[in-house]
Amino acid sequence: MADCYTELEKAIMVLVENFNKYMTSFGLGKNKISKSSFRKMLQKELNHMLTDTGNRKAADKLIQNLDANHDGRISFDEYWTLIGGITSPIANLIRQQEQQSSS
Ligand SMILES: [Ca+2]
Repeated sequence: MADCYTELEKAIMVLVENFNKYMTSFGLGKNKISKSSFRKMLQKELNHMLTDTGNRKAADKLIQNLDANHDGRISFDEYWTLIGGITSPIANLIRQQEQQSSS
C-alpha cells in the first residue's frame, strides 16, 4: 500500500481487502462471501467487537439479517451494512467519552 494515502483511505482499503480475502472469486456466488466463509470472518476478524462470533446460531442470525436480497451470500453492500452497524455504537461511545472529558 502506497504511503501517499491518508489514514482514512488506508482504513477503507483495509475494509475492502478484508472482504476480498473472504469472498468467492469464481463460479456461483462470485464476488460474494459464502455463509461458511462469513462465519470464519466473524471469528477471525471481529471476535473482540462481535462477542457472539463463536456462536453458530448468532452468526447465522446475523447472516440472515444482513442478507438483504436473500441469496444466502453476503455481497459487498451487505458487508458494508455490517461494518456500519458495528461502527455506529462505537462512534457514539467515543463521542460520549469526548464530551465527558471536555466538561
Ligand atoms: Ca445477499
